[in-house]
Amino acid sequence: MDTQSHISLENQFGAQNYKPLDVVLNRGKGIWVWDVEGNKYLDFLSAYSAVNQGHCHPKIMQTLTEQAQKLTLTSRAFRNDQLGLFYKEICQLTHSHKVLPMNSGAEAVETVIKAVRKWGYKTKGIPKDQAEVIVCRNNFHGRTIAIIGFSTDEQYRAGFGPFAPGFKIIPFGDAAALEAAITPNTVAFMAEPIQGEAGVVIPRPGYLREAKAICEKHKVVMILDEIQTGLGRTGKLLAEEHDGIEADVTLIGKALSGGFYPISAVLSNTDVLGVFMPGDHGSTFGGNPLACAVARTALKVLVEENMIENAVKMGDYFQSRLKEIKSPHIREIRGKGLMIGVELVPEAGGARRFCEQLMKKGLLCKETHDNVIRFAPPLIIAKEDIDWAMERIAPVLVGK
Ligand code: IF1
Repeated sequence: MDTQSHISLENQFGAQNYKPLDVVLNRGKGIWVWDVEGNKYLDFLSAYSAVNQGHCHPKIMQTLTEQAQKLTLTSRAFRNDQLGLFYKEICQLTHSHKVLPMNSGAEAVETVIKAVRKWGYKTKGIPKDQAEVIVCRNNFHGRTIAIIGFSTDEQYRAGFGPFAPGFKIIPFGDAAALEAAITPNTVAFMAEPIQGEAGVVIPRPGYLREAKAICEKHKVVMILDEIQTGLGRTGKLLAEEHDGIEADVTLIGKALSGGFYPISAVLSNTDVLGVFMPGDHGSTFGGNPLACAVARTALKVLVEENMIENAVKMGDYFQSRLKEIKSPHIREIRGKGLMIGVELVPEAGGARRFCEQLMKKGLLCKETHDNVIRFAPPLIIAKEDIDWAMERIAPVLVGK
């Protein structure tokens, strides 16, 4: 079947909750993907940072196929031989004390909201149903009803109310606003270390450290959503390391499986996860042996193949090349590691048309919030790949 035939099927039978580029992919390897016409593309989105390790990483694939022939799912009514090993390895790697495995990023977010609320009632004596969680404007934490209830993006909310109460919104990057928003009923502050969907918005150095100090002072749990920024994307295992802090609770997902299988995790450095009693929380697939086996290898190759160090080197190189481009369309180039955004001036007519031009030249990028082109390739990208990409990016960004 050709591209149009696939698109017709999607249009005929699929809910139209996305407007994807008209490219139908059928193969991926490392930083490259191919479409059904045989065209090759450099993947600059990495499935929203879920394939940091590169498409179809051979060692993760080997684990997936071996485990799939042994045991895939038992439910948590019974134990399995991958769970405890995954727990130990992820806790050692992230200096966490406890972990609760889930499937999607949004489920990890929902899980931590339940945990901090219960923690607040049990340890802070907050009156029943009065717990407050502080979040940031322009946040993106997922698409469930509770999460979009505290989104500030009208499109994510329109038509989906009513929403869950108990959330307060403050400006991202403003430590004073955080302290001012805290009340005796505040249980937690949740933020992305760098706001991805908002357009790669990087807070000033020291913001996370100040926020952590304020949370400690007021006995408020600091939750960092590292579902997109974590696992090497910003040039550190966790983006919080740029500010030299350890959040009380860290959320990870996406690249935790290298793009092979949905798995997310809530990592706790305090007694927050200790509030869960048997039966309080769970999910059919959460902590299944296939997901845990895949995650163990995905973490192993991330570290052993020096992908995090490569993200620093290649991210700095890529940004330096992008900053050489002289273009009236570019307002700002920003990023950390290989989480890079090129913000265009409004007069440029929106980032989508540049992504469409880049696709014709063999690069797959995604715009975010109208004017930002996101560049987030797999962390295994090499200098020559960036040079190859720059030969195509520069003319497109300089052009009309
Ligand atoms: C879509 C965005 C990115 C996330 C952070 C939690 C989640 C995500 C920081 C939820 C998920 C995905 C969702 C996907 C597109 C993509 C996205 F554009 F939507 F915002 F990456 F920026 N926290 N982000 O980035 O994890 O439940 O999806 O596993 O919904 O269109 P999930």
